[in-house]
Amino acid sequence: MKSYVAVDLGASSGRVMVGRLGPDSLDLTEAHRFPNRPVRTPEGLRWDILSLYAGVLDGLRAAGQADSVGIDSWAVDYGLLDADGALLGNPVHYRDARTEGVAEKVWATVPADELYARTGLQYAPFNTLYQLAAARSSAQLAHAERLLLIPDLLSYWLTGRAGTELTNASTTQLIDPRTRDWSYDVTSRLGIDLTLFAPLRRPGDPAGLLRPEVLEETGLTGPVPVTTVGSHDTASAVAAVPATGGERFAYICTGTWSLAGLELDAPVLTEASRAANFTNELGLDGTVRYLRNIMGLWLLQECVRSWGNPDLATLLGEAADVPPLRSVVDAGDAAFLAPGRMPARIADACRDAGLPVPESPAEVTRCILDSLALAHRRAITEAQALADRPVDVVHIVGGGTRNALLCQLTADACGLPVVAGPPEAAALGNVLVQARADGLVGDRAAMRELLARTQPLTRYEPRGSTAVWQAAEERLARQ
Ligand code: ADP
Ligand code: LRH
Repeated sequence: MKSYVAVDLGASSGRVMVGRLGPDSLDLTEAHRFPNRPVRTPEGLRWDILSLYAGVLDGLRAAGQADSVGIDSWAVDYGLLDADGALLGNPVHYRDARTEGVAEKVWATVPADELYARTGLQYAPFNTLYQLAAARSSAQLAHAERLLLIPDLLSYWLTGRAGTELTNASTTQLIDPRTRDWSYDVTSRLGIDLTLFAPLRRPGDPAGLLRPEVLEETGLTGPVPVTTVGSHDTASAVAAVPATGGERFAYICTGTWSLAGLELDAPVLTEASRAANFTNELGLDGTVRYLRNIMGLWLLQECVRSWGNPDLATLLGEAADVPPLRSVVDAGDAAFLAPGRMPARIADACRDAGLPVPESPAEVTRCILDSLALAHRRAITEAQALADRPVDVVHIVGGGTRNALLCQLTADACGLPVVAGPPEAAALGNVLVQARADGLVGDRAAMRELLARTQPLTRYEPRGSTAVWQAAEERLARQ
């Protein structure tokens, strides 16, 4: 049986998972999990990339055996390398404040509607395009010879070979989703130097071999190839949505973020889609991830952190007993992007809207989960209308599938059945693309059939009428 090792770095934790495939089995085990703790330095919020790399090496050692390795992580962020290939500083965190006010300056050169028509990307202050504009006059960028997105940087450190993986590149806002190549028009008008980027790679492409020093340090027996996977964690997670033949499905990837939308064959670049801030990122096999970013369980993570990390299961149990929909906030609001003071910010939003202010941790938690379910409902309803693609079922994947209350509330709010699982979808998508490159699984549909047959899934039927959710949605829209 072959072992495929998936390195999956989320914004809250990194994990190294081992996937083993048999003729009709798919088994995923965790070799190593480590926290991903950003650090606030005098320059701003930074990723601790060396500790993440150390976690990857520890994980490869713990895996013990690897027929191939694949790497995925959160999107948009990057490291800069100098002419010697040395990293110039710690990668900047996408929640850092450096992009405040930058978009307006970019739009003075390429108006927002033109940017959308060419790149299909939602407006988010952290898109790499805005990060590069914010860094325009920095010494680091002036000295940089190479820009590597986070998974590409780790892949480079493991193999010595540089590339730019396409699904993750599509989150930079420098890619045209129609040609699936760089948007030369946008980059030239904004003066972005494309020679910074290594050549594009696609999921399934070989990405080099683990360096001899890496083999020595991890105890793995070489040669061990690194295989390009959907290196954007959301691309890997959507590839692992266990939808079976002909199912008309929407998906929600729930973790630090909730990414809610549809898998399409072509981008939706209409003005209505731009106004609704839907994004067209690239997925496996030329598919388009048409979705909206929702703040996700970040809201809860930040509250739990400020409450001194109480037991999550107890908190969720108490939240289930709080009356529903007393107060909701707009879980799509970028005002919640930055870290810190989350319970107070949620209370402020409720107060400003004239809603009861949630006081206890259980009440705040209920407010967050109701708000997420409502945002899931809105995104899935609007995606269907904007793409003209009705759905019958919602698949939830990622860490949020472990939150039964959130899954049930999402089913209730959408008025659709929810199929929850697998929780480690990104790692599974990563493993399956490696296995496919090795000839062990067939096409995307076969990957999904295998997941549906082998992974434990939980089904939630919608309860009650969606009228209360509709009313809450209208109330929120009026605020
Ligand atoms: P990311 O990949 O963005 O780091 P994950 O997919 O690992 O995120 O999801 C992390 C989230 O999943 C946590 O913030 C938490 O809210 C939720 N979660 C994880 N385990 C549990 C659990 N046992 N019960 C309820 N929720 C959980
Ligand atoms: C989720 C994710 C998401 C991006 C965000 C920056 O981990 O990759 O798809 O929008 O991080």
